[in-house]
Amino acid sequence: MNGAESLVATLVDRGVDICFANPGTSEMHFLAALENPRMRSVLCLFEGVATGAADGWYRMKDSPASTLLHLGPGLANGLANIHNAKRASSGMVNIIGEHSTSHLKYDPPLTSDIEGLARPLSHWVRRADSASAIAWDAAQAVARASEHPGQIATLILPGNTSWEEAGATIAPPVEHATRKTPDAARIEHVARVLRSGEPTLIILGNKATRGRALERAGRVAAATGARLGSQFFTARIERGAGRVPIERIPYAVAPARAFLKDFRHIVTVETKEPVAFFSYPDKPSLLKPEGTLVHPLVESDEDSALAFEMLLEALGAAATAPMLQPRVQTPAPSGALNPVSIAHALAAALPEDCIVVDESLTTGRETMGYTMGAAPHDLINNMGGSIGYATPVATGAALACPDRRVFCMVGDGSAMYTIQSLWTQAREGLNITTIVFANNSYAILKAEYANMGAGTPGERALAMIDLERPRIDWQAMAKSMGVPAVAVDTAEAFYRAMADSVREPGPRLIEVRL
Ligand SMILES: Cc1ncc(C[n+]2csc(CCOP(=O)(O)OP(=O)(O)O)c2C)c(N)n1
Repeated sequence: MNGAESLVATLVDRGVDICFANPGTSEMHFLAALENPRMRSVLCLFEGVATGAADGWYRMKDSPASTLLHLGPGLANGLANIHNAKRASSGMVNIIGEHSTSHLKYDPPLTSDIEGLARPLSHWVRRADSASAIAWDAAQAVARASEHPGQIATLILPGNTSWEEAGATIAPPVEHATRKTPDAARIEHVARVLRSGEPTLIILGNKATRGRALERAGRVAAATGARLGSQFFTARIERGAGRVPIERIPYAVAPARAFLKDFRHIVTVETKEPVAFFSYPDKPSLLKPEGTLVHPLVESDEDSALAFEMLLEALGAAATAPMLQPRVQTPAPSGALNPVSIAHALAAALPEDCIVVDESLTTGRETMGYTMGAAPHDLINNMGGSIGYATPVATGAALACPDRRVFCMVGDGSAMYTIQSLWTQAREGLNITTIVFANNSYAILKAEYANMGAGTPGERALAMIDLERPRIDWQAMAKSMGVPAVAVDTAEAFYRAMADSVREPGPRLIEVRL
């Protein structure tokens, strides 16, 4: 067994059985090792697709995928979506090919400071130094990536460590990631706050927006009258009919402050107090009112399901039933396409148990609330603000959950960053409906121009936020990568196209002409 075979065998032994890859010459032995039938390898035509897909995989599986990237430039191409994954607490194992140790001293063209590129966006970076130690390195990378919250682990693989004989390899014992028990004094303190009856918002983040944690949070809210909220962006929320509803703090500073103005207390769970996404010359950074007290209940590495169980115990409210979102039957809309009719069409068409990846920006920003009473689904947001996350994340989510359809809502500007995802979706036959909101502009930046107080944009500034001249041909784009596409320009046609997309397996693209 050579080093590359030892690496792949260790990854799959430790549960990392998918690799989103974009290979080069230095990774040929790793490619050979991917013949291991226990590892699924998925070719991505841009590294940002590979790293975003690994993020999507983690969001649905809660366990890391691996990526294979080609030296420093391959890693650099993947960094923006590693940033988004890191902000979403998604774990991943990045394998970065590298020149063999003996070749590096000649400074060949692809040489770069890979550690320097990796470090700011990785929690753990290691350069393999021998084939025989690779199993150890790989096992540690998986252990780090699997911690709670998930971590970015980056293993640099010099060519010689992959082609040399690994001999008898040893790996550390399997570590099962555990989440810490929340601090009992903090639970008592928050129980006192809730008993006071003063207006309280409990803000849920990361894994607290689903499963047992969410259900128990719903019991706490029902027992105390506290309200449940989320940041504007959350890694994954289980929402829709039958789930505990969570109110979303608005994106823009003024409505966010208006939403928060009457709360005396904010209790944070796996998240921090709400801050504005950007700073503006005349607006505050913090969104809570002066005098509102912030009480951290669950830190990011602690177990929120356990915390709510302890809290219910402290409140003597374990038997309280949670408040659940009723099903709201939305009739299929007709007429003009606008954010409201689009949200109504979504609410009517989303099938039970689907996954929604949202990068709709201006089109969906104010109106996702209309889908609260839709059939139960998972909603995934961009946590890092680096656009171009949705189509890759949808790709990884669809691979993680092949029986669930993924709806990927994406602005045309955002879609253009990582549109190569469509090719991987076609090749792998993934059940993804990509909805491109074709407004032919960076519409959000038009609004931000005014919000920043930059005045009225001149012709040259406008040319930097307009996507006209030429218009993007989405039908041709999708077709060229093997994805069937339709264009719609009414709400009824949009609804029909979504419903149709569910009937046949495989990817579809809907161009929503705005
Ligand atoms: C990597 C990266 N580059 C640039 C930006 C700045 N940016 C934010 S939104 C946006 C335009 C988004 O356009 P689109 O997806 O079409 O949505 P719309 O604003 O039209 O709703 C840009 C360029 C960013 N957030 N991330």
